[in-house]
Amino acid sequence: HKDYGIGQSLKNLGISSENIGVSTGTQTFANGDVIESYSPTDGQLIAKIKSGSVEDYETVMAAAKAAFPEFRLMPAPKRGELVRQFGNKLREKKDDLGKLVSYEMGKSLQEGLGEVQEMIDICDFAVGLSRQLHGFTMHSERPLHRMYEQYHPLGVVGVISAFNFPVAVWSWNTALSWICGNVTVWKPSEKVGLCALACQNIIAEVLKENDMPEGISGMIVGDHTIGEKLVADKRTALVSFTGSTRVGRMVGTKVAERFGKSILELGGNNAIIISEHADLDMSIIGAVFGAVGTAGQRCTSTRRLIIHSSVYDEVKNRLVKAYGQLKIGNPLDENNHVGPLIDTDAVSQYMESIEKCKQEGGKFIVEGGVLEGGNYESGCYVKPCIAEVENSFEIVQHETFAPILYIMKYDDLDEAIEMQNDVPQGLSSAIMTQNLCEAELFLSHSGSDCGIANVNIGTSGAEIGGAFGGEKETGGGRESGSDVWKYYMRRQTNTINYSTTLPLAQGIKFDI
Ligand code: UN1
Repeated sequence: HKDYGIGQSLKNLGISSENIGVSTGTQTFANGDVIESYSPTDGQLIAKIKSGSVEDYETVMAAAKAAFPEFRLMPAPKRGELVRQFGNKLREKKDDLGKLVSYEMGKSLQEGLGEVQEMIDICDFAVGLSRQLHGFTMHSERPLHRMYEQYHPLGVVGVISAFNFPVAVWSWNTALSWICGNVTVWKPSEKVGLCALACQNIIAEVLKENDMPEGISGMIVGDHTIGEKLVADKRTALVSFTGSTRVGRMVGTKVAERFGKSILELGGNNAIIISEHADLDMSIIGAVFGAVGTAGQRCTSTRRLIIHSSVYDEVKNRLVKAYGQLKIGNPLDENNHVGPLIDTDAVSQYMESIEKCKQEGGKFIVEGGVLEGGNYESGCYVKPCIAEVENSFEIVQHETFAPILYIMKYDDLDEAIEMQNDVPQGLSSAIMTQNLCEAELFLSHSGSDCGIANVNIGTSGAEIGGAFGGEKETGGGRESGSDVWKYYMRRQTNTINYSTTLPLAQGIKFDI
């Protein structure tokens, strides 16, 4: 076995063979079952984690609740200083953490490092924001009155993150939450518990060096019962959930029942329209990276290509050629393009989707299948595949978290946009065109209905500076850049009367 220096990286990140999966910040404890983390890259046991029990959850939540009144009084730029230090530590640990992400989750080393880069970027963004959490002032209709609005911290923010972005999604939420004056409780996917532990170890250093109380950044590795507790808990002011539409629907309903706030980042079914005016070189790279990068396990992965009939055959031939050149193998080896799926359950779902697609009449121009033997002993490596389909197929309407690309034909752009929008999900979308009118139409009111719409870029790889999220069954939430911080705060409108009389609004007279 080639080790890729993973043993040293684990050591540098404070991971040993047996770990404790619950933390209130710097203190750790755990009373739940032992979870074993296997790498999908080589099937090896990486390490064990003692997970959290329901009682442990109570301890973490109680610490968070207790820390909030103190933390919210710390000036926002001072909270930003904590985030700045966190970002610096991430810079130091980038190589080790990126490698662990690649090894435990299975994405390519480049993408693992990219994910850590997103963490660093959001920290920088949050530090700047910590001096800008601004509200509007407006003119009152009454004399000698002042009106303005301000944003206050919410309280405890619960973060439930998915396996596919094991470190970045948490940092988007935590960095913003912190500068907004909130404390966080993190429930990572138990499939990537070691990545979470590594992050917690990094943030614990910051907390310790700044003598911060327990409870500001809690974490609990556990199964869905812990997630359910966090969601139902009235003490969780905001639940930020990333995961499937199926689970997200339950989370959204549960949180709404108690009038809590939620940010939902659910499934995508992202398409690229390749127009007759597209640069085909760019289109092929964008489409192939979008479809096979992260082995098709991003919410923003390209699932569908909607191709103009005049370039359809050429695009098809070039895709087949490009897929023929893909190297599938250990993601820590930088010569490989495609790594494994997260686990064998994901492999079964991939196989079922291929089967369903065939039953519905899909025609595979690049065949799928599971890879065996040699370097594929984990059983998690699959072949990226391409099928010609109709957009209306049930399987095409559904998000399969795997490298299956559906292609279809169109004749006029209105039809293409209609197809692109005609799925239940609404996360990311793109058009490849050199024609200004086409690009503008795609971005217009009658264009893409997604939260993200790109021109001459694929569907994945969004920068943290923009608001990230989508419409319809994607859940409507927004994370990371732009003015997304407002979701992490409560808004208050203030009117101050500095006159000596009490004039009522709307000119109402009330004399006594
Ligand atoms: C996700 O798949 O959960 O745009 C997030 C991208 C990344 C984020 C993806 N920046 O692909």
